[in-house]
Amino acid sequence: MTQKPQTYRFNTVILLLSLFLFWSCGKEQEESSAEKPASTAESAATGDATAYRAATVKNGGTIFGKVAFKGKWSPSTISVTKDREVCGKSKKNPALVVSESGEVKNAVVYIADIQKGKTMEPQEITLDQKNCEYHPHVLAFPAGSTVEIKNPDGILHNIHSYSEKNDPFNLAQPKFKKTLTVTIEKPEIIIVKCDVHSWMSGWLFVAASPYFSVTDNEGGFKLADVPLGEHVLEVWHEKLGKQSRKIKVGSNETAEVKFEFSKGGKGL
Ligand SMILES: [Cu+2]
Repeated sequence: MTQKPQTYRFNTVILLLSLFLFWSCGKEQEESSAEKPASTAESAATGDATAYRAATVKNGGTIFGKVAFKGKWSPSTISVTKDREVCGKSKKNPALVVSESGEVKNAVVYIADIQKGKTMEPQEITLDQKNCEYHPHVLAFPAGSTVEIKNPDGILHNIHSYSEKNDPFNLAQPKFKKTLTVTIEKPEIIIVKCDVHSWMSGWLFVAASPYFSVTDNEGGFKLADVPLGEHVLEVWHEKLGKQSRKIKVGSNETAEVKFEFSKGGKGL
């Protein structure tokens, strides 16, 4: 049976329309999947605090270990250009601190995928600005905590947070204002800077669960009362970036983990 030319034209139009729809849907899918890695990486950074629930942890395990850096590292020196009588003449760049035996200070190790476990208590925690430096350089605390910002220097500081999930704050702290307080509700990794002293920078690691630990001078960390099962353990460092791995914790078990970064990481 032969088709009329009109039917041919109609079929061609339908075919072209279908092809267009197919192409545009495919494009949409491509775009949304291209966006996925970024948002997944972001949520994995600290997770979602509203998803976390307290539960009894029976015979919980412990995860402990070290964060190490392979290779030589010597921090740069920052020269102080303002308020030198209080701030000093120079500073060692605090962004990456590696011990003589290659251990990394100020990395944050946390369980990225945990939604149930020991109670998460908001804290009242102090960020000091003594000698025009943030102490500690990386301050970690659970979402909902209050940070008391101290200014013992007797000069003006201006703390400025570059947050996206939380409302950013930008607070002048003149010499007579010894303390300011801010409450931070949502999990996020936030850089803070001083608008008066350009070298001053620090980090607020707002955790989504109580399972986080900042590495000490020897690169050590410890997470206690971890529920049994498999978890995603992650480490974040401002210069070195992130690493994650799966780890199984058994009843009353102690699991040792070593993370190792090397030169060639982010910003090095
Ligand atoms: Cu300052």
